[in-house]
Amino acid sequence: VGEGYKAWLRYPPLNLNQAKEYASWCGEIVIAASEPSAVLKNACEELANGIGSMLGTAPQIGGSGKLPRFLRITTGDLAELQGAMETAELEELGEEGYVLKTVREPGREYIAIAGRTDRGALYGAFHFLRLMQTGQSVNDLSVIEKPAAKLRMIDHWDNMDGSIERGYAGQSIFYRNGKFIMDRKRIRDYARMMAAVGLNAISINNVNVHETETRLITPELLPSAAAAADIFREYGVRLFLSVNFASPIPCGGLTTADPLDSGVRRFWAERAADVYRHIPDFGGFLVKADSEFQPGPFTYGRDHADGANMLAEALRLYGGIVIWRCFVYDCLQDWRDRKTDRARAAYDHFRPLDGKFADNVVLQIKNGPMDFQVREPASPLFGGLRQTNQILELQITQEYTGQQTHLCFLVPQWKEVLDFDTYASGEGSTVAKAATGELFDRPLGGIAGVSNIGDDSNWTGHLLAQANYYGYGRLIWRPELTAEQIADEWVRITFGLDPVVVATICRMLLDSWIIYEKYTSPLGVGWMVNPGHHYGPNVDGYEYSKWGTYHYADCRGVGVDRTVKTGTGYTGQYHDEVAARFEAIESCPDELLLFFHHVPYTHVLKSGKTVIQHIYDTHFEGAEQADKLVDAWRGLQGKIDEARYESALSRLQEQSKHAKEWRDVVNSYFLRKSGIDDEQGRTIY
Ligand code: GCW
Repeated sequence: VGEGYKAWLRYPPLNLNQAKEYASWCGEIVIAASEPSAVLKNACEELANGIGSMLGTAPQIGGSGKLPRFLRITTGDLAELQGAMETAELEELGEEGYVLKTVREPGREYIAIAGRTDRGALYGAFHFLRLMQTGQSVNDLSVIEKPAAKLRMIDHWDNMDGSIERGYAGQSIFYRNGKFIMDRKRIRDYARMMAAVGLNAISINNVNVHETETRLITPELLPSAAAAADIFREYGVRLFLSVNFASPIPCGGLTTADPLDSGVRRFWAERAADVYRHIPDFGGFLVKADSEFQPGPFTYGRDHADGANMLAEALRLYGGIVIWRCFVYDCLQDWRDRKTDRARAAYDHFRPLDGKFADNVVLQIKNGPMDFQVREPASPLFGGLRQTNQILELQITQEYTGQQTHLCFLVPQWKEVLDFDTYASGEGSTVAKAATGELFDRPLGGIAGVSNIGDDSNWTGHLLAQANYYGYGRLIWRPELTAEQIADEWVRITFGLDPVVVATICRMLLDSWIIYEKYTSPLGVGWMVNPGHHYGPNVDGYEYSKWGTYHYADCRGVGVDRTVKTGTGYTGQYHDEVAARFEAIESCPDELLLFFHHVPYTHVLKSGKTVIQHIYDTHFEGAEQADKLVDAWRGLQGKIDEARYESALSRLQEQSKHAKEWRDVVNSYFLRKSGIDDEQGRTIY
């Protein structure tokens, strides 16, 4: 397999200096468990493989610690570590936390890789490997980690015909022509990649559930789903399925899917029983209801709590949960109607239902109020819900951010979302705390990301888009990691430790989102893309459509007035501090100005530039910077293997070409609309 396929599980031979230190510890892996589970066996195997490949000799597994130094994997009560660590720390490890500790005893030294559960040990093993991959000393380890979020999930929008909705890296690794492929090796490698970055849940089919996929919860397809679940389970990952709310009709022969109908309830109870017969640790159902033509409770005059709670009741017996998406809005809007505001929709639908959802229901909320645009404010529903479990939904796949042809490292964007202060419970009430459940002490919470992988040989199409998947996992495990730390770690693991390589690629990644924003959508306005596939510039592409996606550019100005005073009232959905900041033009941050306000082109930004000059300048700059990304990458020729070098180069070249297209389309549009010349007299068509 190529280097791209190995992604962050590449374990290239280390240079001598580092290898010496590691080799002194890695001759032997002692397992302090009488009957190691499949998860624990995998932890050992990962260590043995990784170490063997990096050092040239694999450790002996299951020895008794005869060497003066060794690795020791421990799970359970961890009493043996009590002398070496604070007891309180150990108690707080939870189910998935772990310890890496160098323990010195008379006559022997070892590195403990320890978790209360086997999953904890598995994550610890990957952390240990990461230390070696990034060239850090392991002589004096004292690491304690546990994940910030309980549910760390990946949502696949894979269809059983093999296509992937919004997929930019080939076909599904799960399905082809209406059937499971069961390429066990590929799925297992994927499960390993997930575990290596701490992910613990996966939904394997599109939230738009088509005909074949509707039958995933029936005995016909459950055995195949169960076979996939078996593979994931051994890496600590639980399987979920997206379900069609109307299933009782095609699968149960019923005439209704009314959540309050007793036949419908019976149908779901039977389906749940069946699912759990096949997959005893099944995670639960993911549901897109009453959204973009998917069926839901509204058809029957019921609300979303009725719908979600009905499914929750069916799953409760088995410990399953319902993940109910809040992406509910009017997708048949009239563009002439200036009152309806799609941005308001999630809050307007779900805020009134706060407290009405069962304990095993989690609401899944997209990061922003619209739909994964290049830049949006955080959704006001975070901080709006106090008595409801919630999950933050991010989009790893680059639907609106360059579709894995353009480089766009999304960790900086996600960090802004996680750090966004909702003020729901005073200062410091961040989205991260709301989503993890910490803010209002909710039993469930977490983060879900829409996958960017497919069956391309390097998983993500654009090699550098691997950083988004990797970064997603690392960030939601520890939201306090900086984008710089995550980029640096990923580059070292992926391309080695050469300082020039590390510095160059880190810079490219960290600048890429802003570069993309510059040559595409200005000041938070969004949606200036070609309809349908969403690739490439089309300023009015969604302007006169039914989707609620407008920027209202005319000859005088541009932007959406979402204020309480004169606009749609959207700003009023935030808590006072935030609402006030967005409501007033003076305090609204430049980068979101057109999201919240309609202003004349001559409006002067905080930066001192007029809106129109900002549009021109950023588009010229952005396209130039996209060119420079190519130059930067070219500087690495010979420092990266040919295949990976060439594959990323061709994407970067395509990006730089396409960035000029964006620049010219957007600049020409606004020149023609505004009639205001570029101060610098550059060519605008
Ligand atoms: O971003 C939009 C996409 C749809 C997607 C929808 C959703 C799965 O364009 O393709 O459908 O969001 O999140 O449900």
